[in-house]
Amino acid sequence: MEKAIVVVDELYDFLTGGSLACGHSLEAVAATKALLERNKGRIPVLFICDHHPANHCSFVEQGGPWPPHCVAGTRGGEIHDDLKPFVTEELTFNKGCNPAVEQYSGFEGRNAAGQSLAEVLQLLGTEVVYVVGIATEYCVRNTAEDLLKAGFKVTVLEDCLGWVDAEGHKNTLPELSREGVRIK
Ligand code: VGL
Ligand code: ZN
Repeated sequence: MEKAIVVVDELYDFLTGGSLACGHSLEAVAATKALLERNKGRIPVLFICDHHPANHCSFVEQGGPWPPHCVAGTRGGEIHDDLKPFVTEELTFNKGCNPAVEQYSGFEGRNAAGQSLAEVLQLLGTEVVYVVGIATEYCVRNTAEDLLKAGFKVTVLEDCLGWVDAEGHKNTLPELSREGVRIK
């Protein structure tokens, strides 16, 4: 069975010191780095990046719930340096680029060539997807659910997750499990 690893939003604004710093974020990056080192390039690794215009509708100034974060072209929107050695342009997918649309799921994220994550997973012949990253309750959850709906077998790796709210994280995992996501 062909496998893929999807790394969600391990970006500076979601990490300790960032504008939307999440719990367990640096631990998630360290665990992800260890995972990708163990993988040694065997399984393809796809990166999802929250990538907002400065006037995105999810920002407080526009009436949304979040402080400005992951604005295109800023350091806050960059993948953690420890993961950069594993990043390729073809397997990097931006989401949240439309100022009027909130897009937690990375499923419809697009790479520089305009291909969606879903499309590239299909092209790779993927059947099993390991999902890691930030935040459990938002992008990880929505991405895992969309992958499941599209027919992939989905496993979320708990050690490699970060969260906005610890309670929210704790409640999300059994919900995902009930929906058919494997939690490991
Ligand atoms: C996310 C909050 C705001 C996420 C994105 O990807 O989980 N959360 N934007
Ligand atoms: Zn966002």
